Amino acid sequence: MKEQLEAIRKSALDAGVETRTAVDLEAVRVRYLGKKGELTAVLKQMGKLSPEERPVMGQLANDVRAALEAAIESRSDALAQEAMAARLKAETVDVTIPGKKVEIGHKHPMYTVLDEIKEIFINMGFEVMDGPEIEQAEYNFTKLNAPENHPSRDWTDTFYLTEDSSILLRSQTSPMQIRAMETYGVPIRMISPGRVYRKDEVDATHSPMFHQIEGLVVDKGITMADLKGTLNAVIREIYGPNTKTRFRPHHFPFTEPSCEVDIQCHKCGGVGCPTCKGEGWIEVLGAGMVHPKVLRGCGIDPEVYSGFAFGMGLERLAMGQFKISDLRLIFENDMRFLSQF
Ligand code: 2NL
Repeated sequence: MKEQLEAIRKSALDAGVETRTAVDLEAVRVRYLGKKGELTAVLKQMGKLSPEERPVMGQLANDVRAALEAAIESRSDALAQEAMAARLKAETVDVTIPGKKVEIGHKHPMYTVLDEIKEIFINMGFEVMDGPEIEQAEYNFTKLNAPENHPSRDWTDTFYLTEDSSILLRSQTSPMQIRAMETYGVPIRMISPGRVYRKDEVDATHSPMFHQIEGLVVDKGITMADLKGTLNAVIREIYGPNTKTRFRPHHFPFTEPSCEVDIQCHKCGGVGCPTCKGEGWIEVLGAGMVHPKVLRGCGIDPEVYSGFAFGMGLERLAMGQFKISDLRLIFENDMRFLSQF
């Protein structure tokens, strides 16, 4: 039995030293010190020994166990240190390598223009309201007094989402203003900016998706003078304090009377040039006094309340402000173009 114990001591210590990982080391421990291990197997033979031999072999077996446990612990420490050293080496960060340059983006020119206009209206006490781009024909047309046979309702002009022409991509942001009147009632002073969709052929001045901002004021005693005063003030904020304006009669189904508003061409001072196509004037927005039928449809009594509304395209504004010659450039997202602004 003495030889057996010494053999176990030697082979276990050799095996332990050779282990390269904690898993291997655990396997060695189980093999020699485990419940079914080699040392345990020897100890089970102790009963067969003579009473004189038993304490001697018992002492030796304990010495071997202690030696193996000590060796395993020290190997375990060594392996842990090796593993840590390897990990530190593998995960070393070279702080002297130059960093990757992060490109910082900026606002799209469309949104620069939009934010400027919002600011002007917010300063005048208007609220900004966003609405859904998917709308009901009821809100996009009917409640805006568009007759059943109005050309803008045609499938060739509007993107419908249902066969029965009841759901569509809004062609103007007015439906949100209808919703606002229905929800919040009067008095109301709001703008609703956003994307609108029309089946236009793409060219230098047309895109099937573009941006619009509409405004609405309804209160007691609102007149055409409020419309002119407000829009003149806004136009002079955008185009400069000396900008001359012209209000021309026009027709929209949702306003009566209606008008279109021109600014005098800043290039030629009204004489006529390529910028204003020889007109001397550039159209910037449409407006009018909210039609009594529209007010009544929103539960507002047109005998007591009146209001004005207006709408303008934002692309044209951005093109003027940033001297962009082709509207398609605004939507192509070519960095060579966008990074100029
Ligand atoms: C244009 C003309 C306009 C409106 C939009 C409006 C909205 C409601 C009631 C009445 Cl809820 N009118 N909006 C009024 C006049 C003109 O837009 O040329 N837009 C680009």
